[in-house]
Order: sequence, then C-alpha cells, then structure tokens
Amino acid sequence: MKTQVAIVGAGPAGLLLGHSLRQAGIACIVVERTSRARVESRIRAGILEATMTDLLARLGLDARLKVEGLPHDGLTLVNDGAVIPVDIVGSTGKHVTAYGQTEITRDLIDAAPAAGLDIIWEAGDVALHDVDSDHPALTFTVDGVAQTIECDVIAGCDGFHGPSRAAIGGTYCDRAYPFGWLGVLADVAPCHHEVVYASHDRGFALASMRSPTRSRYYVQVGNDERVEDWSDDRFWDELETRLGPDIARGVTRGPSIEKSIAPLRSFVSEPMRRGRLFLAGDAAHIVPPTGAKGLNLAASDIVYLSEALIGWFARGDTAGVDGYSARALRRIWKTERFSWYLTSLMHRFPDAGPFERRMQHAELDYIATSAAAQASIAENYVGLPL
Ligand code: RFL
Ligand code: PHB
Repeated sequence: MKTQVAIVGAGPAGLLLGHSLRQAGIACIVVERTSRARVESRIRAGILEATMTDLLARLGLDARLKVEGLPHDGLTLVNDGAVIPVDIVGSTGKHVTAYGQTEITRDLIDAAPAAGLDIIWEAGDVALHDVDSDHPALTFTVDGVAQTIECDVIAGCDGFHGPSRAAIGGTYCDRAYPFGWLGVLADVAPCHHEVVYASHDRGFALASMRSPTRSRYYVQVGNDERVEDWSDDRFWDELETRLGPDIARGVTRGPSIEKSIAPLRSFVSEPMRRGRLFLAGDAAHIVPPTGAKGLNLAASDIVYLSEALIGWFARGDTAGVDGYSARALRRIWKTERFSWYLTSLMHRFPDAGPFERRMQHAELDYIATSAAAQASIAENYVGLPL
C-alpha cells in the first residue's frame, strides 16, 4: 500500500488527525493494534475543553455532541466538606462539556467511511522503518499476512505503550505518583450539576458524569490496592465521606457497571519529531487525570500537527512541521504544570506531614476567598489558548 500519512493508532489522536487530513484531501491510513469493539469500549476521559469541541465542530463531527454533550459553566472544589464553586464562564466566557471519550471515538469511527478514512483493525507486529529517510514505511500483519505501507510521513498516535516513541529516541521526563484512582461507572443521576474535586483527610474523590442518568466517580487509592477488595458498598461509603455532607446528599447509589484502577503519572518525551515521524497524544505525554487534560492535549497536538502537515503537503511550506515539536511542547508543559498542581493540591500524599496538609488547606482557603485564584484555575481548566 502507498499513502501520504500512515497513522499508527485509532485512539482520539489518530482518528482526529485522520479526519483533519482527509478534510484537506490528504491521503492517510490508520493502523490499529486492537479491534474496533475494544477501542470503542475503553472507559476513559469525559470532560472536553473548547479546543476539542471546536475541532469536532470544524470537522463537522459534532452532531451528537451538540445534542448529548452537557455544558458545564463551572467546577466545584471541596476542602474537607467546605464547598468552593469556581465560575468558569464568568471569568473566561467559555465552558467545558461533559461527553465521554467513548462517544467521541464512536462518532469518529462511524464517520470514517464517508470521509474516505481507512482504518485497518487488529494489525499485529506494527513496526516503523526508515523514519530518517524521505520514504518511511510501516510493516504489520493482518490475519498472519505481512503488509507494508509506504508513505511520506508517519504519525505516531499509538498511546503510551505503542512503538512510535522509542523510534524517536528522545529524552523522557517522568513522575509516578504514590497512588491511583479507583473509578466506578453507574447508571444513576449525577450528584451535582458540575464536576466535583474533593480533598479530604482520607484522600481525594471526584464526581463526574456522562449523561443525566450516568455518573462517573473516582476515589484515590494506594498503588497496592486491588479492585476485588472494593465492593460497591465500600466504594459508595468512601466516596460519600470524602465528598462531604453537602455534595454526598445528592449521591444516588447503584450497581457499578465498570470498576477499575488507573495509576497516576506525569510524563513528557521530547522532541516530538524525528525526520518523517511525528508524535501526538499519549505517545508523547501523560498527565495525571486531575484537571481532565489527557484527551484535550491530544486534540491540541492534532490541531498543530494537521496545520503543519496540510501546510507542507498543500503548499510546500515546511515552517509548520519544523516548528511542530516546540509549539506543541510549550502548551504541553503548561498543561503538565496545571495537572501536577491540581494533583498535588487535592490528593493525600503518604509521606506528607501535618505541615504539607496545612499548606493544602491554606491554598484551598485562599482559592475560596480569591477571585484571582479562581480565575487562574478557570483559565487553565477551560483550556489555554492555542
Ligand atoms: P490512546 O487513546 O491510548 O490511543 C492509542 C491507540 O494506539 C493503539 N496502539 C497501537 N496501534 C497500532 N500498533 C501498535 N503497536 C499500537 N500500540 C497501541 C492503541 O490500541 C490505541 O487505540 O491515545 P491517544 O489517542 O493519544 O488519546 C489520549 C487519551 O486516550 C488519553 O489522554 C486519556 O484517555 C487519558 N485518560 C484520561 N484523560 C482524561 O482527561 N480524563 C480521564 O478521566 C482519563 N482517564 C485516561 C483515563 C487514560 C487511561 N489509560 C491510558 C489507560 C483512564 C485510563 C485507564
Ligand atoms: C471523568 O469524567 O472521567 C473525569 C472528569 C474530570 C477529571 C477526570 C475524569 O478530572
């Protein structure tokens, strides 16, 4: 096979890039390791910045988002039971939208045939070749049969565990946190009209939603904890304690339809380009989910990368591709900072003493009483400008 851009990975980054390039008439093929069913069933992020909703609107892929997405004008912090509303629209004029990553992925896959976007599912042994030459290639197997795609450019959108990052051979900056999030999805009405981030002496808790009848909740757990040890009752008890009485009053309990533990980490790989290979999304960076930035960073990478590739293919302009890595990394590092800051502020760290805990309390009390501090959180939460 021959194409202009071979895209590794059919997560949000790969699918958004594919649609952006197809809209500009650029040929591309997406090669994905797993099945369509698997990609569509991964429960992950749920809060979209305007960066993401604007991109979906530009691509004409926001029909369902416009109907089913839930606009949020603010977010809510809780400091040991004390509720701190943070107005996003009031200070930024913009809002965020609750709409699941699973729904975005499904919309993008459903729209692929009409856009002429080919996706090859269940590709085995995907390998990148000759990225330093003008003729890179991807090899893989489908049903045991060896395949090759010759291309002009490879886009590595294969997430944290894919092969693209290693092919760049860059440098890594990494922080693992001494805890993870236990997440539960349940078909019950959300407890609050906005996302709630709660700091409590027993640890962090988060209340989010997917629809008026589907809630997503998380509690901080130690890295040694196992899902099997968390019955639904234990989860709901712990969640309500940490959310505090004012928010817990709204909680409706119900059976969990998904329950899993995700570790938290911060990670950046630099640079994001080598020769004809470009990285985007989780392949290049991971943020802890506090701040809801992982999915949204994938969208901003794709805005930059698609602009760069379209400039190159359509007009022979190499400024965009040459500047891609530096441009994307500036926004990535600021978003890494915000995600790390909110993680550090809201979680219970096992080695923290009374002083560190008092600092968290003091900072949350400052936020509760300072319009400037709230505006800074709102500005970052809604998404920094492109
Ligand atoms: P993805 O979504 O991981 O997609 C990468 C795709 O590449 C495929 N792949 C390969 N394909 C071909 N050959 C190979 N050798 C391949 N190796 C891998 C994978 O199968 C997959 O389909 O990365 P992308 O597109 O960059 O999108 C990024 C987002 O998915 C990610 O940032 C967020 O989901 C992160 N994240 C969360 N972000 C939030 O903002 N809020 C959350 O609540 C939240 N929860 C999560 C998350 C990420 C999780 N991961 C990665 C395990 C919960 C989890 C469990
Ligand atoms: C979610 O809805 O899954 C969610 C919301 C906000 C976050 C992380 C996850 O910060």
